[in-house]
Amino acid sequence: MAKKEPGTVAAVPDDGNEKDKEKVYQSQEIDNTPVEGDYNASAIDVLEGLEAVRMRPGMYIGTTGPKGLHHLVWEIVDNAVDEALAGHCTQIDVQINPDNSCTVRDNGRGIPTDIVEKTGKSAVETVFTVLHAGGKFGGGGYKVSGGLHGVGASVVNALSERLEVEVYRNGRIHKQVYLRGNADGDLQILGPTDERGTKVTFWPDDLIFHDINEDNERLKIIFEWDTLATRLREMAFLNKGLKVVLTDHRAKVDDKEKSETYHYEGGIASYVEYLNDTRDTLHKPPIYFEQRAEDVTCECSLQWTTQYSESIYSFVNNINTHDGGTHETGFRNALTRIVNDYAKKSNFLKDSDDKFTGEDIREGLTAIISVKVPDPQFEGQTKQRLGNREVQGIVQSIAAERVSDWLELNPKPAKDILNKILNSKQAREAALKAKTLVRRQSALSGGGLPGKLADCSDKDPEKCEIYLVEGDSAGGSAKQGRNRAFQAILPLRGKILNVERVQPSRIYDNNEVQAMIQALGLAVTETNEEGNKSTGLLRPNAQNLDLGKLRYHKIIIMTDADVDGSHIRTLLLTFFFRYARPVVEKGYVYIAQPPLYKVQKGKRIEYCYNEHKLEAVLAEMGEKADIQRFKGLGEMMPEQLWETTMNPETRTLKRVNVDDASEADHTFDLLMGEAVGPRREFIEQNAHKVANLDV
Ligand code: TTJ
Repeated sequence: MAKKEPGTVAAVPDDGNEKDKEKVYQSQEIDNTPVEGDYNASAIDVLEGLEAVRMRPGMYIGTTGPKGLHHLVWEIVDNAVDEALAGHCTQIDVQINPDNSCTVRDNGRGIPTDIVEKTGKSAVETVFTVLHAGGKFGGGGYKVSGGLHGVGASVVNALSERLEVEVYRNGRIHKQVYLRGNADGDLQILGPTDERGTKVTFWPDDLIFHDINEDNERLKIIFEWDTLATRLREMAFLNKGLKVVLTDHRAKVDDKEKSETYHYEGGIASYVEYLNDTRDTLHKPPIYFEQRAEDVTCECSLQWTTQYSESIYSFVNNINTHDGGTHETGFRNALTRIVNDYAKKSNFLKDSDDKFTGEDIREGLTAIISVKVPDPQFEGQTKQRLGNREVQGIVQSIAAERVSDWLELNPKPAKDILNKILNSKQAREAALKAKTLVRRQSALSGGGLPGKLADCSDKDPEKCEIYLVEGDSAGGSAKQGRNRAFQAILPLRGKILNVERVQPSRIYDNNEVQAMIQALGLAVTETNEEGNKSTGLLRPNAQNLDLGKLRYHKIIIMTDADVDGSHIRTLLLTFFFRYARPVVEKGYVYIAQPPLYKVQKGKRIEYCYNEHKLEAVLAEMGEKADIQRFKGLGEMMPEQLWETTMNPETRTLKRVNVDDASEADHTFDLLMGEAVGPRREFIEQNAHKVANLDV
C-alpha cells in the first residue's frame, strides 16, 4: 500500500474533522525544460518571463497546495491594501465564485492605463505580465522584501488559467483578459463609469494547483472560507477603518449568500478585544497608542487578563513576524523596564525585593505590535524576524513613554496588574523550589527519566521517535511491536491534565505531564541580567524552549479512534501548543493513524483507515470478505500494530502544524478554557463540520 508521510493537520483542538488535515505539499517543479536543440533566443526570453514562474511555481509561491493557492489571493489583495495604506482606498471586496475563481475589487485610484516607456505596454499590462513590476506602480512606501511576499500580480497571472482585470479610472471602464499569463488582446475601453477602482478575477490553473487522491484521481484545490476569513479579518484589524467584505458565492446560509464584513475603527485595539473575548480582563479598554518617529510608525495595543499564557503577536507592514525581531524586543524591553520602575516608584516593590522578570510581567498579557517600516529586512530561516536595528530603539522609547503615561493615569487598574504580576512572580519562586526538590529526588533515584518510559537504544534525537500511547495495554502492544533501536514508548494512564485550566507551576504536580516533560527533555533556558543561563520552568506560550535538549524529533500521539481517544489527543495537543509551542512549530508533533478495519478474504488482508477505503476494498473483494472493526489499539496484536501504524515503511502519520498562531491560540481558549458561552457558540457554528463524524 503506498502511503504518504508526513501529512499535516492544523493545530486546533481536534474535532475529528478530516477536512482540517492536509498533506504537506512540496514545492512542485514541473519539468517542461526545452530539450537541447530548441534552445534559441526567444526561448530564453520566455524563460525569464512568466514561463519561469509556471516551471517553478514553488520558488514564487512556496507550494502548489492549499497554501500556495491562497497565496494568490494575498498577492492580489496586498495591492489593494497598498492603495488603502496610501490613503486612496476604503473598501476591498473579496469574492469566491462558484467556479472556484476569485474576485478582488477595491475602490482606489485604479491601475494607470497609459503606456509605460520601458515596456511599451500599458501600466496595467505591465503589472500583470512583467515579473517584479508590482513595486513600481504600487505607489506605497511600504513595499516588502522578505519571504515570499510581494512577488506581484504577474505571478498570479502566470499561475492562472484565465485572469480578467477591469480598471475604473478617468470616467471609463477598461478591461483586459489574459490566458495563462499571456494577454488575450489589448486593454479595451468598455464604456463610461463614475466609479473608481480596480477589479481582478482569476481562475487558478488546475495544471498547477491540484492533488492526487488514493485512487490516482486529480482533484482541484479549492478556496477555503476559514483561511480567507482569518487573514482578511486580520488585515482589517491591522488597517483601522479599512472595510473588507468577504463573500462566498458557493454557499448559502439561511437562503442568503455567505458574507462577512470586517471593519474596525479601533484597529489593533479591536484585535486585542477579539483575542480576549474568551478571557477575563484586568482593565478595559486595552491600552492603545500609535506614534511615528523617523519614518517608522509604531502601533501597539495591550491588555492583561487573568490567564496564564502570554499572547504577543507582532507585524511589520501587515505581515506576521512570527519569530519576532527588533520591534518585539524593543517592546518587551520597554515593558519590563517601565513596569519595574513603576512598581518601585509606587512602593509596590521595595528596594530589597527582586525585580519582576519579563516573563512575570507578560503572564496573561495579550498584545499586538504593528510597525510600518519603509525598508524592512527580514531574517532567519523562514524570514519571519525583523532585523532592522534602528527599529528597536524607536519602538522601545515610544512604548516606554506611552505605557508609563498609562500607568500614571490609571492607578486603579495599574494596581490590579501589579498584583497579578506579583502573583506570577511568587508562583514562579515557589515552583522553582519545588522543581529543585524534584530534581534532587530524581537524581537520587537515578537518572532523570520516568520509570514507565521504554526508551530506544539510539540517542540521536533526529533519528528517534517517541510514541505517547493511551493506556497500559496499548502501551504493552506498542512496546512489543516497536523497533527498539529508534522507537520509544511512553504509556499514559487515563486522561491527562487540561493544562489550560491550571496555574503554570501546577502542571509539574501531574504525573503524566511530569513524565512527558522528563521523557521528551522539555526545558527552557533563561538568561538573567548578567547574561548567565539557567534552566527555568516551562511557561505557557514561552518561546525560549531549548530544542537542543529535546530527545526525539518525532513525537507521535497514538490514541484510540474513539471519543475518549480524541479527547486525550486534544489534551495532549493543548499541552504541546501551550507549553512546547516551538516543538509544534518545528513540525515534530505527529498523530498516528491506526486502521479502523481489517478486511480479509482467503490470504489477502487489507487494512482500512477510513470508511471510504472500506467501501472500495469491499467492492473489490466481494461479499464473502471478513471484516474486523478495531475498537481500540489494545485489540491489535503487536505485529499488527507495527505493520499498520508504526512501521515507517507502511504507516501514515499526520503532522501537526500551526498555520495561524493567534487564531489557534483563540481556538484553544474557546475549547479548553473556562468561558462557557463562547465555547457553545463556537461548537454551534462548527457543528456541521463534524456531522459525519463516525463514532
Ligand atoms: C498607482 O499609482 C497611481 C494611482 O494608482 C496606483 C495603483 O496602482 N493603485 C492600485 C492598484 N489600486 N489598486 C490596485 C490593484 C488592485 C487589485 C485588486 C489588484 C492589483 C494588481 C492592483
